Amino acid sequence: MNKLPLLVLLVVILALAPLPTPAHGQTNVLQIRSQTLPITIDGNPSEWGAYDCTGKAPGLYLATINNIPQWIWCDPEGDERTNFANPDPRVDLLQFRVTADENYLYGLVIVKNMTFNIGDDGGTFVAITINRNGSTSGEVWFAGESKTKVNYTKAVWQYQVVINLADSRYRDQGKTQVTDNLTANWGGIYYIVNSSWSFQSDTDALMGADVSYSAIEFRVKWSTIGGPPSGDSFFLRMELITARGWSNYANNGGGTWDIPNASNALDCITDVPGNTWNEVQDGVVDYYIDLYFATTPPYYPVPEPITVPLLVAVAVVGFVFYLFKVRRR
Ligand SMILES: [Ca+2]
Ligand SMILES: [Ca+2]
Ligand SMILES: [Ca+2]
Repeated sequence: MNKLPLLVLLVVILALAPLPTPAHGQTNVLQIRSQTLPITIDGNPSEWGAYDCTGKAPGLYLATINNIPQWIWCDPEGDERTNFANPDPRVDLLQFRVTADENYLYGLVIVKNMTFNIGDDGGTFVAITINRNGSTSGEVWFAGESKTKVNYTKAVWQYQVVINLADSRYRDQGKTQVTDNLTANWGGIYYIVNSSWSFQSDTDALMGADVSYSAIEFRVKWSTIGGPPSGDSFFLRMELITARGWSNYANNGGGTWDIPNASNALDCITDVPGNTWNEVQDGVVDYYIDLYFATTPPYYPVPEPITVPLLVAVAVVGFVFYLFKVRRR
């Protein structure tokens, strides 16, 4: 019996089989596990583990620390604008980290030094925009009347997370640590809006800040920001600015300290070197980061739809060919 045709079929089948490589050449993908991550939202970032950005180029890194896979943005120290104080360590972003499990997306923001109490006027304000999968429909402005836009061709947002430690409900209480839920108030310590500027509700969403760690942690349910990761190349495209915050909670006011005729962003995630002014003087944070997530470890791409029928066809042809050979014996 001539085995050459069967050998050819085998080669064809192997050639058509999907390869276990991430789609679109994406090699850095955060694996989402089904177990709940051991993260306590309290402003103490110790469970995330130490990551030394010193000596590293500013940029995005993927690392697993304390068994928590995490995206880590390393930001330059001392690059904040100094319109209100020089230096202004409460707005000097050092690290932004993101991780996720089946239920929640988690964030960690670390600034150089929070030299204030929670609720003080001018406390740290952070706005984080979320674009899903590069969608081109969404909103362009950062919150808090920051007079700052995201990259409006590449990174319009569908959801925006805002944390404002100047929330006036906490004023003059000497608080160095708070944990709180989402609010529906422009002066609230934690709110999330969609691209229609409607407040999202999520009773599981939490933020925690502790000025002694100069850190803010937050979590939000995937369903609050458009649903869990899907597809074989899911990513969140994010931008981030810091500012000094203000609030008069009951009158529903709050936002960023104003710098006349200019962006109110004092630090941001960017690849533009030097002072943050270099990026925001045009009123636009052009830079964004793409954070890839995968839901099923190990991460294999879904086979292309055409592959499965082809494999079936090849198998059928092979079987018929085999029967034909047997009958001719
Ligand atoms: Ca914590
Ligand atoms: Ca910085
Ligand atoms: Ca710019």
